[in-house]
Amino acid sequence: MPKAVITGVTGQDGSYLAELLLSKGYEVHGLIRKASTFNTGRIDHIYQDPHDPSARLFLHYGDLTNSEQLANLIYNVRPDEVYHLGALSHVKVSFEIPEYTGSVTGLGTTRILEAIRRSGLRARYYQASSSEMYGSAPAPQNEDTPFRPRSPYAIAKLYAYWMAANYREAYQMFAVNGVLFNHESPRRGETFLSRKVTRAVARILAGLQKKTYLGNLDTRRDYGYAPEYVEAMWKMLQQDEPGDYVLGTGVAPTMREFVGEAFGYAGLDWHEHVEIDPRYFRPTEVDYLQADASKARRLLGWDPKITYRDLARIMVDADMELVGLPPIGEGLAILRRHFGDWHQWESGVTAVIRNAGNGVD
Ligand code: NDP
Ligand code: GDR
Repeated sequence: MPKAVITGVTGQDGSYLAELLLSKGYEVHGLIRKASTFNTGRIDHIYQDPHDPSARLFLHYGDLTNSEQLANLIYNVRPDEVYHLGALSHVKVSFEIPEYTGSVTGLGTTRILEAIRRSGLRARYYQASSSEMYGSAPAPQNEDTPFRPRSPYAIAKLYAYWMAANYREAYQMFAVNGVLFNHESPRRGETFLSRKVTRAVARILAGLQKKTYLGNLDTRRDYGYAPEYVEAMWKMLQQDEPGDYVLGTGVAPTMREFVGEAFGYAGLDWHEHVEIDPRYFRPTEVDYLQADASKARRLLGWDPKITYRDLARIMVDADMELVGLPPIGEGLAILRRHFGDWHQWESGVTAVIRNAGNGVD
């Protein structure tokens, strides 16, 4: 049975990836942070008591700032594959805590890579790189586009990207950079634009709030559906040779267009419910991210099915269910039409976001 370690298993991507790997027969070991509140809401539905002889998901406490815990994890588990997804992943927050971002998102990668190298294992390694690294580089961006990062987060990710590339060259490690453009889902954190908007739509429909406050809506993001991206992460590690791959849909609406789509789907006029609050502006912004994912299409056979209009429907439906309203239903129909079981939108998906707090922005 192949063994995988996932850092960031409690996050959006980690939870979908854990489901995918379990469905493929893997034993999955996830790194989780010790918190005084529950932070396993996204994976509670797949958690099994480790005393159960059939258990294949195991959770280990650790922090990306602590190399000893990471070394112990890799040494004890002896994984075949390591998916390094853990990071401080919020761009705006990275401006507020840049040093910590560098330690977690940047140096955390070195700590994991060193743990693998020192263990002597030939584990394959996936690095969660980001389209944010392109920053102000003109769209569309692909594997050959020069990086022009515009935030402490993007700079930390760029450091991590080059560390993965260096371990590949220096130690012949099977290290892969997945340069992923934005991917969203009902499990997206509530403070990212897409989820903040779809959650607001549902709460406005339910009479729980009247307005939401947003920042710069002129930017363009290439929005895809997260479960499709974790499948490509796995494919990258099954190739004969390690390499770097851009993943994105090629469709990049402005954030204003996404807002209009989500509110419009629910029959609401967004102008009546959205106010602009400069506190959400970033000191330096990334204006236009649009993927040219032709390499992934060609070599991985990766062909994403969901772009932003369908995504808005999937997420609004899920958030409506979450607040106790009957979903409009187009999102559910889209998922049924395109996908098999493992990330079909079912009660499991909304159950795992039900624990999310209210009132955060
Ligand atoms: P999330 O923010 O949902 O998840 C981040 C994960 O990292 C969480 O499990 C979090 O734990 C964990 N984490 C944060 N800090 C630490 C730490 N100090 N020690 C251990 N674990 C920590 O991110 P996503 O799932 O959206 O993204 C996954 C990865 O992909 C990230 O590296 C992100 O930067 C990158 N990425 C994401 C894209 C996207 O559009 N989603 C696009 C490109 C790259 P906890 O639950 O305790 O907070
Ligand atoms: P991003 O995602 O910065 O692209 O990073 P986010 O949803 O935070 O912002 C997208 C765009 O929307 C604008 N915006 C707002 N953003 C937030 N969060 N809140 C608001 O109220 C708001 N109003 C407008 C932003 O300025 C930005 O232009 C995500 C993360 O998942 C990263 O970890 C990942 O690497 C990149 O995607 C690819």
